[in-house]
Amino acid sequence: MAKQEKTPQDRSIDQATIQTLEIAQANKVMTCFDRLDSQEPGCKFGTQGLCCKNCAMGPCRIIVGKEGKDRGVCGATADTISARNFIRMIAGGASAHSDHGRNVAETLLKVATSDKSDYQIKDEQKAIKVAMDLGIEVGDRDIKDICKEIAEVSLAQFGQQHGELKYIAKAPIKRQEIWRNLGVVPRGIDRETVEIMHRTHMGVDHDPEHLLLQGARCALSDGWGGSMIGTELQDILFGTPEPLTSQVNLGIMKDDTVNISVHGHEPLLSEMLVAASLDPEVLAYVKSKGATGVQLGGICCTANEILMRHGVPIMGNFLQQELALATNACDAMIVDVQCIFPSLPSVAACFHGSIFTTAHIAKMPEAEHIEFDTDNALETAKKLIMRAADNFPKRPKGKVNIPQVTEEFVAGFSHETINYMLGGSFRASYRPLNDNIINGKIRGVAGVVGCNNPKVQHDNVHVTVIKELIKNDVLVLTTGCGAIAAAKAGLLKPEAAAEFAGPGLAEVCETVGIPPVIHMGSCVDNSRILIAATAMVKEGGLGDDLSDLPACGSAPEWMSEKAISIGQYFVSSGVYTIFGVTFPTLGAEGTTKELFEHMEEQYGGKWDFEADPIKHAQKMIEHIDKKRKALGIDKARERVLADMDARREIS
Ligand code: SF4
Ligand code: MSK
Repeated sequence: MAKQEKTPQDRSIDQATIQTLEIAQANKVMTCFDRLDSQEPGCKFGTQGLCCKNCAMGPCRIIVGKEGKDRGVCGATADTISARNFIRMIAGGASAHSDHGRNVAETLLKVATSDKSDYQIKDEQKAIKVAMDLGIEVGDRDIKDICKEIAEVSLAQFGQQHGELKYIAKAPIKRQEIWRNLGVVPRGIDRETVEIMHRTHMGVDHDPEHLLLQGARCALSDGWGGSMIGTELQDILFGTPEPLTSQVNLGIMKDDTVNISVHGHEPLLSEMLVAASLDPEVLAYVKSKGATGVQLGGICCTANEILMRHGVPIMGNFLQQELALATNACDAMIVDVQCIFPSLPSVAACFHGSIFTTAHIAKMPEAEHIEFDTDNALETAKKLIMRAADNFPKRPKGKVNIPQVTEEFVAGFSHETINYMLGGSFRASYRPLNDNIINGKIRGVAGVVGCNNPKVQHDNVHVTVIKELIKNDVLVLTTGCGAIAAAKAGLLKPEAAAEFAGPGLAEVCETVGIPPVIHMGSCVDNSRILIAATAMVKEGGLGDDLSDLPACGSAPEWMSEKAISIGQYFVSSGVYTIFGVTFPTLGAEGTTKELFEHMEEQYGGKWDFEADPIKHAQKMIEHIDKKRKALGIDKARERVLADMDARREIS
């Protein structure tokens, strides 16, 4: 029987995505969804982590249990190969986040040492706080002087050879001891990645447990190193986010504005694009082309960065990047690094709009490269917007299809603002959150983060998992493309509490005026979740380590190596972390047991996998209940539920 074609409705739950996918199909333009079909069935060896191509005696594909086929040419087993592959993914992900952090630190150094930079130090309070975290003397020093030292100390963390990364000291004391006992405290950010590449070279480290320890060390150098540097120093340069409202989805594009999609990750460029979009010279040029103004809209994590600090609307998440072009209304897509499909120029060629690459490390053969240089940031940003404006009059008449789909939402929650919102500006504190967890109104806290993956229905897994969690009184913190999925589904509005949250969570959200799902930023901002969780531990009443908290993490539609690095730093920090879609070691029983069982003995947190969204959420809730019981606060929640029953009886 012929295989049934998937409809756009099978591909996504998002109406804007469905509509634009129909347009792409009508124009016979291939998108990632079609290319996935043409790749299927995926390679069984690769999917299960059983393929090695680390040397030219291979590639070797392992068939577990089949004599003669159960080892690579060198003798490597399934467990060795899958553990090597797994930690190489961590190295890839950690490198991406950490390079991002390095670029921010380099920019801060330039700003602190020059009077000519287009950037400024926007949050001096944050700079002082970061200086104190890094052991830098503040006194009555000039803020630029302090920032210069912050940048230098941060940059030194990348090349440090011995000792411990400075941000490790921010973790709860007990957690630091666990890391020291296991020998996984990162020495230097770059060193841990290089050591993974060395250990996984042909003929070096063959012990899965030993390999995974280095994986943990490298992941910690991301979460408590490169990513944390990125987030903290971005707050100094661009401001610490505060709650704000915005709009999301392809419908944010307008017929009469130059629509520019900013796609990628690093806010150095996008911050300047925001400034350039308001520049009088640029606006005059835009008007000379017949447009009324500039509409910026972000895709992926760049979207989250400029959203969090400026309220710039979001055009879409990862799987919408090609579809933004299919509207014929996107005049330019300006990209930097990470999560950018190399297909974009060929899709753009079938529709309207130009693709501009800007990062010196990231080019595409058919895209125009306008290199972005922080020394000439505003000028480059202005040039890019004017090039986009040149395309405005060329939109194909009668073929512009902007889906009229948008949703409003609230974002901009940093660790600092959660602190203030819960405790008030004079007594900023996590006490009310901890108290509401202890009294059972909030059952626990879950970080639901990460990408989209066309192997599952776009956004559906994120939204179903999140709805199930909040229905069961679990407060959700979200970042990345998961946050965008939640925003599109209307879950990031305070009103969502009454509609979707359980009674305890709804009561807390309504009292404080927060949504049941809290948008905390981009993928590097997962480090904000680590800091928030640490603040909960330090506040008291919920144990003395991150692994004691009734908390867990999830990446239900993950696809990138960065997600594996994030997952591992959550696990190594003591957090139960569950992934959906697929898991890259499932063909190797020993390695999977290390990750799914032994890590719990080592770190108090462990990996898990469940593709079904409801079962996925239920596993998270089970873990939260296990932790509540261990803390002795499970009875409090039973009382809260009894109160509700009693209330229902009365009514
Ligand atoms: Fe095969 Fe071993 Fe070479 Fe990997 S390192 S490709 S398992 S021979
Ligand atoms: S952008 S890493 S698809 S979350 Fe951070 Fe989205 Fe995943 Fe890229």
